[in-house]
Amino acid sequence: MSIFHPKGNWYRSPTGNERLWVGLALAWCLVMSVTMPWWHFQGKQNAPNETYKVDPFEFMDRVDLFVETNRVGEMNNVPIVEPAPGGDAYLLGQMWQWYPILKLKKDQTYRLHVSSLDLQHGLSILPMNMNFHVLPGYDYVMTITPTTTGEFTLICNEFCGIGHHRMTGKIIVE
Ligand SMILES: [Cu+2]
Repeated sequence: MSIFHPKGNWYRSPTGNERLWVGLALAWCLVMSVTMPWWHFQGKQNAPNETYKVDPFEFMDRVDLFVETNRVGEMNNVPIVEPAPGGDAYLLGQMWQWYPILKLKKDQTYRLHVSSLDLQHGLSILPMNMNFHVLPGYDYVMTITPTTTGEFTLICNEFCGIGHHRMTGKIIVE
């Protein structure tokens, strides 16, 4: 038999280069462990830390009410909605669309509520390096202040089925 249990005391403490590399790996693990909570408070692009449990269909009702009361136009059958500066804005991820199109004002702050109606989606705001995991049943509240005007394309970067590649949306900043 080629495999047998080693006899006697088989364990040897690492020495030389092995000791150096194990030490470096351990030190890096400790640095990363401290960095993760530190970045949560000091980082510029953080995941929202204000989250509420919500029934997906109740969230959809709130989105519909938001669209009804703040609608200013339409693009490709999707309503364009302009929330009041300083107020609440809603964005719903569903197979396979980000709904509605948001029209925001530069340098105004909004409370953006994001959730999913069906399954896991990934909200990515292009061309910025922004990426949020969106699950049904949770209302993620992001406090956002657009600093650049223009049109920002939203895509989904969590695979969510056959239409995933065409799941897009838009935020217009004026
Ligand atoms: Cu998706």
